[in-house]
Amino acid sequence: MSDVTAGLPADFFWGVATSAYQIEGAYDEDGRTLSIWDTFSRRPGAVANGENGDVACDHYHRMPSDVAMIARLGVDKYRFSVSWPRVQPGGRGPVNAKGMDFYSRLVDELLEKGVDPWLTLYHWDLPQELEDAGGWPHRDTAYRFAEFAGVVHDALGDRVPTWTTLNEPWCSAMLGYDTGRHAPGRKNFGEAMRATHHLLLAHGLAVQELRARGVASLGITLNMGTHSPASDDPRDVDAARRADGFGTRIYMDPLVHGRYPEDVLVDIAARGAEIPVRSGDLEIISTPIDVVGVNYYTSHVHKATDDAGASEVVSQGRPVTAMGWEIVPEGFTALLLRLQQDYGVPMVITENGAAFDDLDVEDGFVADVDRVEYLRSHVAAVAAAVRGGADVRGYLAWSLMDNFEWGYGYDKRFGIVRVDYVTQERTLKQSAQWYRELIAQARR
Ligand code: IFM
Repeated sequence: MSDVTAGLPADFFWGVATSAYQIEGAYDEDGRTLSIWDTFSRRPGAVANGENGDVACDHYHRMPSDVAMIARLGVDKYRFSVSWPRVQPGGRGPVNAKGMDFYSRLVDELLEKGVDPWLTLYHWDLPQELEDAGGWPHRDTAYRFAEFAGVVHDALGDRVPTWTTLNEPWCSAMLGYDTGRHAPGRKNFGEAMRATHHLLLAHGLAVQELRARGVASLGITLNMGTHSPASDDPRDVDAARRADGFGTRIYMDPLVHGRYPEDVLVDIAARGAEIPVRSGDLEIISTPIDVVGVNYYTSHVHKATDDAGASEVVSQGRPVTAMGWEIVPEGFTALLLRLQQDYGVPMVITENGAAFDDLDVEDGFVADVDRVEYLRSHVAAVAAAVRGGADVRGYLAWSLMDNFEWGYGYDKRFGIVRVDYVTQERTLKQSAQWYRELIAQARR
């Protein structure tokens, strides 16, 4: 096992991650209003089996025992997100004290058990009222987000050391407003581009708000992978360039270099859309951050399907997870080295993990050997990147427990802890036991 972590610094940290809508449930309790996911999941056909996050893992009611379970894993950090409509119903105005009290108690429980809280402000659950007012394509949403950041900081800023603004803005913008596979389910490329910019603006405004309040560890989390051409045919090369442009550079370039990539702006214009940049926006967006959160699951190979720029992702012949995502650990190493070289911001792995069709609990045991192997190979890939010069400070596994996997409902299980959705019983899988042992050994 020690080979897996060879080269990681002594202060490298370990953790687990979740998000509010995926685990909390209690969707209409204590003053919470609806989010876009509450609405979207009720749309026929939007989510597998017509499922939703009404109950999810019932974490809202089971939080103390869930925190005790987190502590038993021996992790340093727990990354969670705050449900915006729970703490600021409707997305504007005063705090909902009951909703905020949940997070205050969560933070206290974590600190009491020696686990550092890592707070993500936005993991996709926009208050429905803000969507009705225009959602992320509407510029005002960015200012509402900065206000929300301040509201949360008023309550938790004295105890939470690390703040992430957004989780995976690519998913919010592209799946939410272009393909319509995620809430709010709109299908309009131009709106997706407006959403992209306003998400980045929201991030920058929130960073400025939180920095002014003295937060020392601030960042954003992006989902990224490598994008390679299927051949040296210039059309395949261009397909890979475009995918990298829309997946990575459209975020990282403005965040770190204060400009959108020229080639991506050309691609956007060719589709009759634009990024609605106003004077001063890029200075706000590139306000310095302390860490980039990297969420890695897979990497892609692209093949052109016509001469007009259409392309598809082609198989690399690798084993796949239950999501159908190819398992490409060396893509993780390559991605981290590339991010180090092109951007040079300290990184933390804020998500990495896999869904598999786990065997049911037998004698209190779930033998999820595929997940153990996935995690082992990906932690090793991070260590290889660190040995190669990437400044990666920690690793947070996705996910603490099985949960609501968005459009896939509860069918796809990413947890290292199994959740029985009938009884809400939690069972540590083999991967949780492996992870606990890995962390213990890495510390020796
Ligand atoms: O479950 C999601 C999470 O909410 C965001 N990152 C990817 C995970 C797996 O799909």
